[in-house]
Amino acid sequence: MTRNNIRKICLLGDGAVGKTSLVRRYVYDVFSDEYIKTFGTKVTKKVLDIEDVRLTLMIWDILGQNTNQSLHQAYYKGASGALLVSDLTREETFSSLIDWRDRLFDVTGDRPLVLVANKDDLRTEVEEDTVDQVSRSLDEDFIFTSAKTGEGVSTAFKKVGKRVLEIEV
Ligand code: G3D
Ligand code: MG
Repeated sequence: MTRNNIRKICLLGDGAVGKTSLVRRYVYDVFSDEYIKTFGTKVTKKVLDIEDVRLTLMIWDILGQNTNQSLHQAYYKGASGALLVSDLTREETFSSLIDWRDRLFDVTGDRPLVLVANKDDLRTEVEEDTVDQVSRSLDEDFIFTSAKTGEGVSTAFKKVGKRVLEIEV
């Protein structure tokens, strides 16, 4: 193992897309339909090994249903990358990812992003065109996830881990 690397990542996306559920699934391997609505930020630590590198991810999650407007800059500050999360049952959560990206980059500059299309276990209402368009605008492919079944969840976090290791902090 090489030196310990610590990176901050942010979970971004509209309220109720499943950010908190994804962290819970990834870190604790549980899914609950009951969750606590509080305000502020929760930081969860997860250690993962990527090839011969030990990475400590500090995963920043907004608690509650905060939107863009109410987020403090401190939330973004020092982030090496982000998971941009959208909800396959709500079309508008896809196009808003571009705003989330812009807000982040205003504070951090260019950073690696991983795009997540969550709630893949539910019947999707979202047009393929929308997914493709947002994917092209952000120049990344989407990873389809379900915090409920666990599908794609560790893939998404590992991908962001790998990407943030590639940048110097
Ligand atoms: P947020 O942190 O982005 O605001 P949450 O979103 O993680 O709080 O999730 C919002 C709601 O969506 C929760 O339901 C949660 O259980 C549900 N959810 C999250 N991810 C998935 C998923 O992949 N599949 C399904 N079916 N539901 C999901 P409630 O009812 O508690 O509001
Ligand atoms: Mg949440």
